[in-house]
This record gives sequence, structure tokens and C-alpha cells, in this order.
Amino acid sequence: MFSRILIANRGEIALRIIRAARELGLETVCVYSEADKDGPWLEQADSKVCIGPPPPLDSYLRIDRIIAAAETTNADAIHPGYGFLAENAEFASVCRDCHIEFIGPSPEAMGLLGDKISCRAMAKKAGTPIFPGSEGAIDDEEEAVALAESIGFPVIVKAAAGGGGRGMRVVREASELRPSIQSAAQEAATAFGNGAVYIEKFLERARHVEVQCIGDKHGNAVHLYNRDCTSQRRHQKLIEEGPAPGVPDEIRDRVCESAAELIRNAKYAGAATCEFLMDPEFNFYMLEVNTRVQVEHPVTEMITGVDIVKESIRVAAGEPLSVEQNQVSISGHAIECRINAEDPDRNFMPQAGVVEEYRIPGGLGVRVDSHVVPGYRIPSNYDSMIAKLIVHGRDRSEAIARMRSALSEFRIGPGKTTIPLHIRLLQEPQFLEVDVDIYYVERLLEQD
Ligand code: MV4
Repeated sequence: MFSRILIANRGEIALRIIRAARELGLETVCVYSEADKDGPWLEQADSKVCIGPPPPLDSYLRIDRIIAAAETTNADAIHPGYGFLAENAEFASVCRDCHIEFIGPSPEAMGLLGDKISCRAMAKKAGTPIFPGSEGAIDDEEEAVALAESIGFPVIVKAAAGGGGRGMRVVREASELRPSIQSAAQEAATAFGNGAVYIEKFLERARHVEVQCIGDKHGNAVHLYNRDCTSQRRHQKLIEEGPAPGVPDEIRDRVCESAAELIRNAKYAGAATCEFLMDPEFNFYMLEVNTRVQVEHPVTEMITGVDIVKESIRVAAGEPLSVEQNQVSISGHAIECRINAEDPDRNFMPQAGVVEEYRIPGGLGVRVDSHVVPGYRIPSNYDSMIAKLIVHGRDRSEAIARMRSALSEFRIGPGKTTIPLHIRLLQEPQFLEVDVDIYYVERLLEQD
């Protein structure tokens, strides 16, 4: 096992990693930017190193400075958290070259699954269902038109290096295909330095279901069941829950096992999430794989009891997974609401500034993952998520009632937050009846 790990992140996930490291008896080093010099999580770390000014490009994305901080503090490993450098294969590779363990997949596994074209090929081999679409990158527009005709419109053009909705074009008729391929490729080349694009059948009405997986360096991989992340706005998730409600057990087991098989096939070590779209008849198709620990990982921790962050550190150190598939089971239901410092009534305008009032809810089955304390100043340079409220109940209706109670107990001010929006969404008949698709929140918000 390691003796000291460096945390290349900030906010609630930095605190989450500190907690896991401490339980494992490891020391922690936090790197931080000048904007975060008073960050409450830094008080929980054993040491801290300033790596630059507020803009992420000058601090949390500076590979050279993070490596220098790890070397000067004698850290054996680096946990990247989510965002920033978490899915950067170059960073994982530099860590390896510097004999520092990257707590996540190898650069090879990250490359294979992080590139959406190669991920589709891997999924095909593993038997994980994918949408009908192109085999490799589109290199001939003539062929692409013929393929789209055979799949049937609508199709969607996506960038191999894309994700989170960037570089996508929905194409509804043949005449639009060539211009869409060209503009998507152009956008992807500029944004990601990789202009490769592919096409897939476009699914109009779908839920977003994902499977939490984790693999070790001994060839083992398990799934920790699924989550539903359909409640989103502009690719920003608002509510996540697990297990995905209303999915028959037999379907749930098939989607989960097919995801674990993909991770096992890729010889993947670390936490991974396989994203799927599921249609109203419960057909499912893999979208992409996230090669990191996700914001919503606590949902899975609450229903399985597996500490995903601790497990990710253990497998990076070469230890085998602490659980086998037949030891993983679902207990009850969990829901997470992302509490963002944003004003939903003003187009989700970020609310930077001092949090004067901050009182968190508690009680049976209530968990708050947050770095905020009263008097904390939210910097304007980073993500606006200031807390995650996660509840566990014996079933979905108990979890919903518990979440509504906990949301109404939460006091944050004077800035606006997404709490009132969550209270509203948890009363929506569509949410309660799981009559949802990936656009339902946006449609609801358009109505007011
Ligand atoms: C799709 C799709 C429909 N059909 N692929 C959006 C982000 C990226 N993860 C993939 N995305 C989509 N891919 C096919 N073949 C619809 C989306 C999509 C979406 C997916 C998940 C969650 C929210 C979404 C919002 C808009 C579009």
C-alpha cells in the first residue's frame, strides 16, 4: 500500500478522497490554487502545496506543477478525482514515467475506452450492446450517406474525442449529413485536437442509465449495479438515483453484466462507469465509458455498501478487489441531489460569494458530501456545485420522502441554489412515475 497520496483536485471530492485515504491509514497532500487558499478541505490534509493562480489552466491542469508537488512531498500516488486531469491519458502517462502511481486506469486502458470509436469496437467484441452505426471513423462521406440510409434517419454524428454532449449533430435527413459531418469534424479538431467522427442511429426518447464498475490489476472486474441519471439540464446532471427505477431485474442484470464484461475485456483497473441509453421497451445501448470516479458515486455506495474511493486506491496499489460479484447486492434505494450555487430563475446564473448561512440536514439515511462551512467564499473560477445531498431509504418512495425532508431542512444563503428546483422536481408526477426521458427537465423548465 502507498504511504502518502497527492490529491490533484479541490472541493468536495478532495475532501471525499482525504476521508478514504485516512481510513486506509495514508497521509494526504492537497495541491490548491490561490483562489482556494482558504479551502476548508485543506485543513483536513496532512500537507498542502500551492500550484498557481485561480484559472484551472494555470493550476489544477498544470501537469508539471502537480508532478513537482508530488515529488517534493514524496507522494507515492496521485488521485485525480473527477474533471480537471482525471481522464487525461497524457497525465497518467507522465505519472508512470515519474514512478508515481496514477489512481485510475493505465493510459492504455484510458485510451481504448476514452476514444468513443475504439470504445464501440471494444464493446462489440465484449458483447455489450451498441447502437447501429459506423465501424471506425468516417473517412468517406459517400459511404457515410449510404450507411445512414441503411440505418435509417435520424442519425447522430459524434466526435471520437467528444463526450458530455460536445461535438454532436443530430441529422434528420440525407441532405444534412455531409454538412453535419464537416462541422462536427471541424469543431472536434479545434476543441480536442482530434477530428475523427462517427455516426449512430439516434434514439429520440430515452432514459440515461449507467453502470458502476470497478476492476483490479489481477483481471477481476465487478459491477456495482446501476443508476438512473435522466434528470439533467444541458448535460449537467441534477438528480441521480440507484438502482435505476422501473427496470425489470432481468434487464438490470443484463445491462450490468454486459458493462462488467466490457471492463474485464479492457483489462481495466480502477473505477469506471458505462453509460447507456434505454428506450421505453428497455432496449439498451452503450454510449461511452467514463474512466474516473463520478460525482454520483455515493448513490452506489449507499445501496451496495462498497466504498468506491477506498477501493480505487486499493486496486491502484495492486491489491485485489475486496469483493467478488456474488458478494455485491442491492439494499434499498438511494437518491442524490446536486446542490449548485446557481439561480434556476435566472438561467442558472452562478452565485459566487460568501455563504453566510449554512446548515446541513441529518438523520437516518442522510449523507452530505460538501466542502462548505459557514463563511466559505465560493470562488467564481470553478464548478458551482457546493454540496451533494444523498439519501438512502428502504425503497424509492421512502428515499423520495427522506430527500424532500432533507432538502427542506437545508439552509444555504444568501446566494440562490438549486434546492427549490429539487423540491419541485421531486413532486413532479413524471419523476414519481418514472415517466421520464433525457429532455423532460428542460421541457418542464421551458414551460415557466
Ligand atoms: C445519443 C443520444 C441519442 N442517440 N446517442 C449526449 C452526451 C453523450 N454522452 C451522448 N449523448 C447522447 N447520445 C444516440 N445514438 C442522445 C444523447 C443525449 C444525452 C444522453 C445522455 C444524457 C443526456 C443527453 C442529453 C442530450 C442528448
